[in-house]
Amino acid sequence: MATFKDFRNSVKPNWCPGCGDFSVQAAIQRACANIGLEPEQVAVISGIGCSGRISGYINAYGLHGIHGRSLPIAQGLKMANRELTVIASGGDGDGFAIGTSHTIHAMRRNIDMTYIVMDNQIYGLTKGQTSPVSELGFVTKSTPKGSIEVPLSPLELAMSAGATFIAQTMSSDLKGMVSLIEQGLQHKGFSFINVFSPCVTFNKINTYDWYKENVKDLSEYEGYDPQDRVNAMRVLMENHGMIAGLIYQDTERQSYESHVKGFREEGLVKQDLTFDPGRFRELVGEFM
Ligand SMILES: Cc1ncc(C[n+]2csc(CCOP(=O)(O)OP(=O)(O)O)c2C)c(N)n1
Ligand code: SF4
Repeated sequence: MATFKDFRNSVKPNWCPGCGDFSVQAAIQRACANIGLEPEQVAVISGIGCSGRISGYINAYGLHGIHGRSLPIAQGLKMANRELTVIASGGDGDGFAIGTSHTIHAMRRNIDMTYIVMDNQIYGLTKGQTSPVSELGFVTKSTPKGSIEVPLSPLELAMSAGATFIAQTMSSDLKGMVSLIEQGLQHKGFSFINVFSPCVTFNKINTYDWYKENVKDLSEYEGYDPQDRVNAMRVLMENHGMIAGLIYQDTERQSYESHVKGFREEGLVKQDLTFDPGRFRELVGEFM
């Protein structure tokens, strides 16, 4: 049986020392091993950004795609080979700026896969610009007088878009992160996990200490029931989205692929897709 070390490869990450993304990588590797997966059963599809490099640092199938497009690639992969455990990953710019519409539609579509966002509230790779989740007044090269746009709230967005597993954690909490990723990987549907993963080089405001002070743990809500949708939304709104834990899970709704004829039992990769020229001529003939 594979251990987390089997999910390591020989590529040395070129993230800055102290970058939050190191522990996200470790958490994915540990969670996969803990639930009994082998590297050849996993695919990590990432977007562009410092966070997007993660697919190259994990020993599994991987693809470092294009900016904001990890989700379409990952969803297509899952539909073609549903035996794979598919993880999409990227930054807050990737998922909530250029890729927002894919994020929303993937959430409501509910294909069985896990989406992990490394949220540092800034664009890291391009050297520090304001992102859609940066706070009001946030000063960067792109907003020298402070951001005047209200930040997006990723978890509230996920709730209204219809995601069936919504969680948030911090990269400083390796144990909590591993546990949530394990649960997300085992959830039958679209799992969204937002990880506050500090950019130590360009974001001097939202630091490790800042998150520790500003993010409340769900354990403070005694008897919290993640299946209670209305309460989940209330708790999110009360805390302006700054809450850690499994916020919401719908265990009833079936995944997308279970509704699609032909995909119920097997993915495309297992089906006989042999091209029959006779049948093709017959079909085209109907339109002639
Ligand atoms: C189509 C396209 N537009 C813009 C860029 C430039 N670009 C690369 S990464 C990035 C944003 C990175 O921020 P984020 O997604 O938050 O990831 P991080 O680097 O912080 O991990 C941008 C705007 C690009 N590569 N492709
Ligand atoms: S620039 Fe920021 S996000 Fe990118 S590797 Fe360095 S610390 Fe991490």
